[in-house]
Amino acid sequence: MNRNIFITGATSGIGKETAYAFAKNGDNVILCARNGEKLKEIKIDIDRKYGTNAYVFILDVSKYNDVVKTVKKVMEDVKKVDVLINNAGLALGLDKFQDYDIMDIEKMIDTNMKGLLYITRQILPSMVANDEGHIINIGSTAGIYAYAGAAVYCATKSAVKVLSDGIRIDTIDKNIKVTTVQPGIVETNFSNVRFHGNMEQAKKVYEGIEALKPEDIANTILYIANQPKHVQISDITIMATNQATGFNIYRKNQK
Ligand code: NDP
Ligand code: 8X3
Repeated sequence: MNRNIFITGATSGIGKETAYAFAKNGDNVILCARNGEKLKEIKIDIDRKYGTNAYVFILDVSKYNDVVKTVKKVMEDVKKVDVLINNAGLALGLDKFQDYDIMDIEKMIDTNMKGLLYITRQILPSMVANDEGHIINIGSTAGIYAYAGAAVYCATKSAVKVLSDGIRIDTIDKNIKVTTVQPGIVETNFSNVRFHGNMEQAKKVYEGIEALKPEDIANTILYIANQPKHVQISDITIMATNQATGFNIYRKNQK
């Protein structure tokens, strides 16, 4: 389709699969994350497989000055962003709030909320000027249903939903769509990051349930972005078949 799709957090999981889904669809992808090596590998692979343009930028979305510089460079290179997918995010820790590591709290807020705001604040003015664009924000079922040990992560994802609603109101007179995608449990590197690299603990999260795959979310995002001009999907919640609410999950062999 040859649109320009800007995806944050594109080196792993949902962001990476979304990059492949759009590239396969014929779109140009602009990918950012902190790991430059992984970005380079993905760019080479996408160029080889699909022959569309993949631009990559090393960027920590929580660093405002870097976001400003990177978006300026993106605009010089591609001129226009058609779809912005704010995906970069993480959970750190799973502890009672009263015991939580303050650094983990800060990092979740800086990445999931401030990072999303910084990028959107830099890109949205050009969408307004063009009277065209689509912002797709990755929230979570955690933003709808709080669960034990995750007060701050859930609050950041709840903020994503409310920010999306607010931005949709502020751009109501423009041809700009704003969507919140709220996935339930998806098997990615998410739990490995949450448990600070403890793979054993991370593996347990996906035991006894067929979790969603990052491709399932990527396909959903592509569907959302491929709707006709007059159709705006405002929110979508997508769960594994054996998940009912935030952390209400049926596991085979559970006692
Ligand atoms: P992964 O850990 O697999 O991927 C996270 C991505 O975010 C990586 O590419 C990482 O790249 C990037 N990232 C993290 N911090 C930053 C940062 N400061 N700046 C730029 N990029 C960053 O997890 P998922 O794919 O599962 O998570 C993607 C999104 O989906 C997150 O927002 C998460 O909250 C949300 N989500 C996940 C669910 C799940 O069950 N997995 C369910 C619901 C929502 P790098 O390390 O190279 O910077
Ligand atoms: C991330 C998935 O299951 O921790 O949003 O809510 S979960």
